[in-house]
Amino acid sequence: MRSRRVLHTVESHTEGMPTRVVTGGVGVLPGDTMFDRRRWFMANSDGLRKLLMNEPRGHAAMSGAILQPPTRPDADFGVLYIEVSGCLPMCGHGTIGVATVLVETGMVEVTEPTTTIRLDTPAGLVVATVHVEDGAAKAVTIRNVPSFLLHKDATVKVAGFGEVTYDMAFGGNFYAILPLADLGVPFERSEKQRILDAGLAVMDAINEQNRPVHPDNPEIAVCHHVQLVAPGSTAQQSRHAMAIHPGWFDRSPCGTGTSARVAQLVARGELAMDTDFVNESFIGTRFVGRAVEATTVGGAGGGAGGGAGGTIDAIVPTITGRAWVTGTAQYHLDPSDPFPEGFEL
Ligand code: PYC
Repeated sequence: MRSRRVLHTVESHTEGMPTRVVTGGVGVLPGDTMFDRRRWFMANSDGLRKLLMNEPRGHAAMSGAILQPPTRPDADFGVLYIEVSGCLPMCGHGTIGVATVLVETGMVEVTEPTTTIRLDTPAGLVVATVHVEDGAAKAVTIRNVPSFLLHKDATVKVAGFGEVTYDMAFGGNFYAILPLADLGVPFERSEKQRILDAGLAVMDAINEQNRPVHPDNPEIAVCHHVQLVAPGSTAQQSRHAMAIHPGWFDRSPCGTGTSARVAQLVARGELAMDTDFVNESFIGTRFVGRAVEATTVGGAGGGAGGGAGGTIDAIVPTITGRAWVTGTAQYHLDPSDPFPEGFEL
């Protein structure tokens, strides 16, 4: 067997969505912060993401996380999120997967009933509380980055659908949130292609006509996620299909999407602070979200990217979900492999 690269992984899924946790074979990426490392990785090492996410080692809805030493003294590990669609600033299901893997493999000191792991992510510090019973990770609660409603009742002209009204909220990534019924498509798995096509059409229109920009970091400036809310959803319990660039559904209820939804509902006055919100994925799995602290974003002295503008009310959400280890692997790259970056079909 010949190999010019060996990558060690622990495989997991969070409520149905894979997280391939890369534990070895990458080395330390250059950069003073995880946001810098993410920028460096995208410019210089994106082929590694493609190798691990694309076919034949991954698939069209693959997702993962590369473990790094932290760049800040208050964190235990750095995390770089990788997906078929690029490198997210933050990924909720991925963080729940990473925390579960760290406990289940003994890569952190495990304490019961909870083990706290502080993760240095490109979007900021995320604290994971792993609920441990008899040495097993039973559930993970993450305290996410400040989440907020950016645009309320915004409108966009969508090819084939006319004028569409949506809310734009941030929960670690930007999310357009709207009722699926507004696009005239039923919430049924048999309609998945129509649902996906409609979500991607809304996404394209928003990025052309009203691209969102994070008030503290102008490098976070795209909408790659559209949360299509199912009929019958309420501000306490909601179901959705999450259409993601370039064309796949989140299998999990989406941690950053649930954070964005909690921020939207709180800003609209429909969900109280410290109140559970149950968010259900397209395959019927659940996360529980909660707004646990009021804060603001934007304004003078903003964060990583130094954006301008006034302050926006925000909340700090927690998201609780479960993950399971599914295997361990070593991925190789044979020098004669015609697809050193895999392929997409
Ligand atoms: O859980 O935050 C999330 C996520 C983003 C994309 C897929 N899952």
